Amino acid sequence: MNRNIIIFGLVLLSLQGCGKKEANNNAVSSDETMSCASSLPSRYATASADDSTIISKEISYEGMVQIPEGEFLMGASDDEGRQDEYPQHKIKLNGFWMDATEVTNAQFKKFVEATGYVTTAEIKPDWEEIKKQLPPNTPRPDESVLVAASLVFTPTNSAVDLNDASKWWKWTTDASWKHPEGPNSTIKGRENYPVVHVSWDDANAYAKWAGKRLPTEAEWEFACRGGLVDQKYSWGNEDPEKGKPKANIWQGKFPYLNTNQDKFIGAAPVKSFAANKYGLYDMAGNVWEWCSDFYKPDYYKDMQGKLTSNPQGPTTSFDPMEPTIPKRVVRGGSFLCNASYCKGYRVTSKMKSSPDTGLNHTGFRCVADIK
Ligand SMILES: [Ca+2]
Ligand SMILES: [Ca+2]
Repeated sequence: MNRNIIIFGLVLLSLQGCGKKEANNNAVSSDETMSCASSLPSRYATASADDSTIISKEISYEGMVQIPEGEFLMGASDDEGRQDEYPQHKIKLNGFWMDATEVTNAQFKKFVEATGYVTTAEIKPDWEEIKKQLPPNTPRPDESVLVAASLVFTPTNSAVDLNDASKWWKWTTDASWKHPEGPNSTIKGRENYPVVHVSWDDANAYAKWAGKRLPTEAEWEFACRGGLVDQKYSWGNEDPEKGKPKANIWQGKFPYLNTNQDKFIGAAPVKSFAANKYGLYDMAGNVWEWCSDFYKPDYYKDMQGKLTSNPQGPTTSFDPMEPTIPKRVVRGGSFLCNASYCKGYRVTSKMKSSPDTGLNHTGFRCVADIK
């Protein structure tokens, strides 16, 4: 299977800007239009990176913790959730292993060295493939855009319209997991930071090699709650702005003023903040984490009033904001989350992204079945 991956976020935003805004107003409530769940740029998948030659190695449980089997109420019970967090419904899960931390640059480097894997962001887009998914007669973008690149957060100088993510996401040539802020940046000295700019396909390729898999969304939420019942965050109910810093998020005014109370403007080394009760670090904040599930905003309604065991997510994807683009769920929020804009670090909060999208605030961790 030879797969190429193409990235096309900001180009698409600029082409569809007006239509997208109209769709926002019609499809979702005003609080959703102001959230990071609705305004992340997306990319067009036309093919994907090649993972067909990857051979799984024997799994190592080093750095993983065991999550016990159990039942819990999934979804939001408070009034802060977006529509896709309701209704709360009962889930039963088998026990599983989970990486205690987000996958780090050092771990991802071992994978690339062992397999020669080339990530999505490192592959030049192919216009012939991209245009098949665009409206007819979409003009070919400038050659300067059709290059291997990824989306890098760039703070603005002053307040901007929070519905327009193109104001702070910059299509950056040669940005990739090895060069998180672009070609002049490096991961040297950042071995213990979460790997970023990984697409869902990249995350799955890594998981395959490691003998693991991505968590289902239900597994992720159960693990994030850490055995706490009906609490808003992985540490309890105290808002992150109170007391000592609990997670790497954004303090100040997004996206132009970061007061840096938690000491990390961008990503932080994993384990910089306290673990939850299951021994998991950075489930809230630092970088968003890919789950295996497709995204569908009303999926929880299917499970209302019954007990569902080990749900694998909806069988198809649907994002009313971008109906033609399949989306996967990401969880936990990132160093860009701020209460005024996106409380992605709440235990029930979710975002969705196309599987070929990598950003410099998105990574992942893996799970494994207990045998
Ligand atoms: Ca921070
Ligand atoms: Ca995280």
